[in-house]
Amino acid sequence: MNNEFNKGRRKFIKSAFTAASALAIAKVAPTWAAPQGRSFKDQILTNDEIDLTIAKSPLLVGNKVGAPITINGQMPGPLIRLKEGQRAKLNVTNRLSEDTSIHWHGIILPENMDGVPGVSFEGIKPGRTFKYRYDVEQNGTYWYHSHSGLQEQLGHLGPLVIEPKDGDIGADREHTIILSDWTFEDPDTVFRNLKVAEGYYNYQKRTIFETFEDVRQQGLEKTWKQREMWGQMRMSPRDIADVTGSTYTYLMNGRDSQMNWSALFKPGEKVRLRIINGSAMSYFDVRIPGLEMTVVAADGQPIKPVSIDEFRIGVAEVYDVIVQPRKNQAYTIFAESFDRSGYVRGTLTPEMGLEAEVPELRPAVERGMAAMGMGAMAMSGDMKGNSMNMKHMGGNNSHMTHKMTHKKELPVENIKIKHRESGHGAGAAMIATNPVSRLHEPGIGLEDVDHKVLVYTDLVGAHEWPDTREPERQIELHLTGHMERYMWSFDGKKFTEVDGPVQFHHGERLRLVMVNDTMMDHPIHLHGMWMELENGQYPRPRKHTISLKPSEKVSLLITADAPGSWAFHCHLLYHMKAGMFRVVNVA
Ligand SMILES: [Cu+2]
Repeated sequence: MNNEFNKGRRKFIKSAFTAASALAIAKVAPTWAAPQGRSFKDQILTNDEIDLTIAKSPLLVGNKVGAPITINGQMPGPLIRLKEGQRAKLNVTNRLSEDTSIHWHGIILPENMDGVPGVSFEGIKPGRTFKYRYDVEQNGTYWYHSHSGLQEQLGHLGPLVIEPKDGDIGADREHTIILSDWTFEDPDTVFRNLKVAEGYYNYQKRTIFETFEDVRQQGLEKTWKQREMWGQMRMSPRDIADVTGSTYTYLMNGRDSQMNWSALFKPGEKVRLRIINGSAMSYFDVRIPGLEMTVVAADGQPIKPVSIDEFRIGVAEVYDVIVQPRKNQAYTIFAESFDRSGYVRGTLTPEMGLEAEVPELRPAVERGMAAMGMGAMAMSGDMKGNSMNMKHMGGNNSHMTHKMTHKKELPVENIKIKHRESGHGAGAAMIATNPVSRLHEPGIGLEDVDHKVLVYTDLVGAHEWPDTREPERQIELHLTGHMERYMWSFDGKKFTEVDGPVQFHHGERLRLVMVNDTMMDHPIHLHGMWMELENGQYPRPRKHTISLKPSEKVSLLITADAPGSWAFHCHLLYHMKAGMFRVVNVA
C-alpha cells in the first residue's frame, strides 16, 4: 500500500506541471468550449432564467495573468443557449466598480431591452441587477457584449446561440467559436496612443531600405509621388488595422494559439461551426486547410449554402459554416488578422492531443491604389486616376475608368452620391469622389489567393423576408475620418457634434446608402432592425453588421418597424469611442 502510495505520489509529481497548466486552462477556458461540442440529439439545456455576474477577475490569457472583465468568472462569458419562441429571462448583476451593460447583438427586441446606456436604458449601476426580458422570435448564432465605455476590449463578451423551434441544426455536431483580441494594456491607454501618434501600433511601415528598393525599381519620381500622396492622406500604406498584433493576443474561445482550443469530430460527421468575431478591432481571414467550408448563415440568418475555402469576417460579423472532415486526422482552424500582424489557431480533431500543421502568416499587404476601389488603376500604376480626392489638393481630379467586373448592376451603382459643399468639414480628411460598389471583391490581401474566398455577392437569403416593398425613401450617410487626429464620424460630425438622431418613420421602407470616405474598412452595425444588403441577389441577405471597404458605396433596405431609439455605429471599438456613432429614432 505504501508502495502504491509512493508510486502514486511520484506520478503526481511527474504530472504536476501538466496538472498545473490544466488547472490554469480550466480557469481560463469557458466550460461551454468543451471539445465534444453538441450533437443534434443532445438534450437542449436552456435554463428558464439565466443569471450573469459581471466582475473583474485575474485570469490567464496566453502565458500571462491579465485582469479581464469576466462573466460568471469566464472570459469570454458563458455560451447562452436560448430557443426560438421562448421568453428570455436574463438577470445581469454588476460587480464592477463602474456602470456596465449587456447588448444582445443581432437580436430583435424591444428598445428598452437593447442594453445601450444613454440610448435604450440607464445602464447597470455597481451592485445592481438588471432583468432583461424579451421574446425570442428568431434563431441562429449571435453574441452579446458590453456597450459601456471600452469594456468590450477587456473581454466583456460572449456567444449567444438560439436553437430553431424544431431543434434541427442541419449537422451532426456543432461547435461555437468566438474570436477576440486581448491586450494587456489599459484600453484607455490604447485609445490615447491612437489619438497622439498615428500608426502607433503599426510596426509594419515601409523601412528606408524598402524605400531605396522602390526607388531602384520604379524610379525616384514615382516613389516620391507615392510617398507624397500617402503623406497627404495621413496614412501609411500599411495602415490596414489601427490596433495590431504588436499589442494584441488573438484568442479563440479565450485561448491563444499556444493553448490551442481543440474540438472533436468523428470522421464523416457534418460539423456546424458557429463563428463569431467578438474582437474590438480585428478583422480575421478564416480557413481550415484541407477542408471545404459551406456557409449556411450570415449574421445568424440563413443563406443558400455556398462552398468556399476562406472567408473574411469583419468585427461583429457572424458566419455559420458546415464542414465534413472525412479523414482520421487533425485540421487547423486558422484565423489570421487581416493586416497579417498575427493569428490564432485552434484544432478540429478526432482525438484530443492531436494537432495539424499551422500555416505561415502571409506577407503584410499594402493598401496601394486598390484600397481606393481602383483595382484597374493599381495595376497600371497611374497615380492620377485615384478616386480619393484629397481636399487640400482641391478640385475633382478623378478620371474614372473603373472596369465593371460584376455580372449584375446593383441599385447603388445608379445612385448619384452627394457630398456636402463643405466636403463634410474638418472631420473628414478626404472624400471619395467616385465611390464604387466593391461587394464582389474579397478585400485587401485576398485578391490573389488561389482558392475560393467568400464575397458579399455570394450571399443569397435562404427565403424571402416578410417585407417585399420597394423603398419609399432614401437616406445617405458618409463614413468619414481623419486618421492623424483619430477622428471618426458620420458625415464629418462626431456623435458629440450632431444635433439629433437620424429619423426613420415608423413603418416605412427605407434605402440606406452608405459611402466610405475613408481609407479603412468599417463594420457598420444597426441595432433593432435588419438591413437587407442590395447585392444583386434575391432574396437579399440580411445583415446586422455590414463591412464597407475604402471608397465603397453600398445600399441596404430597412423596414423601420421597431419604434424607439437605436444605436447605429462603427463596430471598431475605438472608432465608435472617437465618434462614429449615431442614434436612429424610429417614430
Ligand atoms: Cu470604423
